[in-house]
Formats: sequence, structure tokens, C-alpha cells
Amino acid sequence: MSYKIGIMGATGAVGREIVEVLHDRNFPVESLRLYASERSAGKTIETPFGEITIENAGSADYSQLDIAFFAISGGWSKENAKKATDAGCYVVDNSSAFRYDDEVPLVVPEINTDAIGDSKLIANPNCTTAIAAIPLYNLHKEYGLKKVIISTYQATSGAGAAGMSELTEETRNYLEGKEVKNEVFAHPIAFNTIPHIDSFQDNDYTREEMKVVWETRKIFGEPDMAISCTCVRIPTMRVHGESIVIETEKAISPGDAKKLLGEIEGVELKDDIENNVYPMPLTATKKYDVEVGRIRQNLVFGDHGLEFFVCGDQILKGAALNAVQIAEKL
Ligand code: 2RA
Repeated sequence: MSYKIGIMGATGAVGREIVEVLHDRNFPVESLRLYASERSAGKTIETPFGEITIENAGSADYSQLDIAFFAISGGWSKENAKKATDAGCYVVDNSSAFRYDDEVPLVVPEINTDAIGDSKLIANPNCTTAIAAIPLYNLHKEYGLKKVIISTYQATSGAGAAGMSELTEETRNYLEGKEVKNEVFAHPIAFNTIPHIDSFQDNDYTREEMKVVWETRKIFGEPDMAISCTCVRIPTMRVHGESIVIETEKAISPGDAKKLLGEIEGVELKDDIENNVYPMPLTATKKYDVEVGRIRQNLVFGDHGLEFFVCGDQILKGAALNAVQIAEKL
């Protein structure tokens, strides 16, 4: 059996990557239609499925599609999801529009496929959550997570194609001694780190930081999990790094954690400090698996604590890959 697929937001960084992932994973595609804004409608783009003409997302007929990937914006998803599901089309939504809605499953397929049930609308988590979730969930099942503290090093791809262009252009401007501007980020990103992603909330955390808290709790089915996060934008292209400290219910050793994490689907263990092997953006780029390494006993929590570093491709496991994996489960 094969399926009629639509990608809404097909000219964006995530939309383009969904096309590649569908092809790379041999997803059973009967037909592929690409949608974007009215401005892009009528243009053609080369894809591994051949040349395809972009259609206007605003006038899509969802009765002609089996599965639609939504990768435009939260507001657009809110306006269009019901129209699609009422027409019998499954929607995998990449925005944050429905992630915190109790009626809508929020899914990382390696963890909670069961949550999908008979829902026709499925939310894809924020990249920062998805990248940490697989190692964390497996440690939680085995050792019980008591506390989790995350600090991130997030790539410019998190702000889409425009964020990546701003990094390239502003780095060039900086090196050539020209004026450095910032439009996408709150401050110049070249040669900088910015501890501010998304808007500040009443509790002084950013929304990006709170997404990690809300979403991890929902995916793990642990509404009271003690977890906090600091999110920082750094001048890299497309991989988010995350430094993670955990306190566990049961005693945990780095050796046992390495054995466990080395065997799970979706993780590549990169932990050989004698040979300078550990997760890095350059090695995790365009990789499906999340790299995990620098696994060590945490100095504060002792034998009930662990500290490690993960790197995951923000556009893949953090967005397009996870969305396609959800569609595979459907
Ligand atoms: C970011 N997590 O990195 C966001 C993208 N969804 O900006």
C-alpha cells in the first residue's frame, strides 16, 4: 500500500528535509504534493521524486491527501488542522500549536507510539525536547529520573533557513570589518552566544526552555517530573548540543549507562575520551541517530547522578525525521 502525501511549508528548511527523509527511508509514496505560500505557488522545485510544482497551501484539498506534514507556523496549523482531519487526512504537525493540548498526542516514536491511538492529528515535539528524549527516557525506565537539568547549545537552523543565512552572512560581514546586523536573532550571532530563544515567560525562563519541561513531562507520561533547562543559541549550522545532568532513584554507574545507551535504537554512543571521541555538531550533522557521550559520574549527586552530552541534528531528529517516523507508525 502507498500513500498520497502533502507537505505544507515545502520550501522551508524542515519541509525540504521531509522530502529527502521520505525518499531516503523508502516511505511508500503514491504521490507527493508540495505546498507553500501563495507567493511561491507555481514555482517548481527539483526533488528526489522528480520536479514538482509548488501549490498554494491556502487552497489545498485535503480529501486528496492521506497524510499532510504541517511545517508552516503555529497560527497556520491552528487554522488548518481541523479542515484537514475532517477531510479524513492525517496531520503530523511540526508547530507548537497543539503540543500542550491534552487531546493531541505528542510523539517520539521510539518512546510513546501508543499515545497516537485513533487520533488523526499528531504533534511533533520541539527539537530540543526530541534530541534529549531518547537517552533520557531509557535512563528513566532503568534508573528512575529524580531530577534533570539541561543546558543547550542550539544551532541557527532552529530559526529556519533565515537563521542559517544570517549566521553565514554576518560571519562574512564581521570578518570583512563591515557592519554586523541582526534580524532573526535578538543579537548578532557571529562569534557570540545568546542565552535567549523564544519569548521570556512570567517565571523568567524562555518559552524554549519551558517547552523542554512541558513536552518531556507529556511524552514520558510524568506530569510532575523535576526538570529545568537553559537554552542558548550558538553560531553553528544545524545540530543542537545539550549538556544533561540527572539525579536517579537507583544507583547508576557510567559503565552501566554506556552499556544501556550503546544498545538503544536512535542513539550512537560516542564516548572514547582517550581518543577524543565525543558528540559534536560536525559529526552529528545529517545523522539520524543522536550522538551521546562524555558520560561520567556527576560530582554533586555521586553514585545516584550522571552527567553527559548529546548532539542531534535539529532538522532531522529534531523535526523532519521524527515527523516521518510518526507517519511510518500511522
Ligand atoms: C530553536 N527549538 O532551536 C527551536 C526551533 N523549533 O529555535
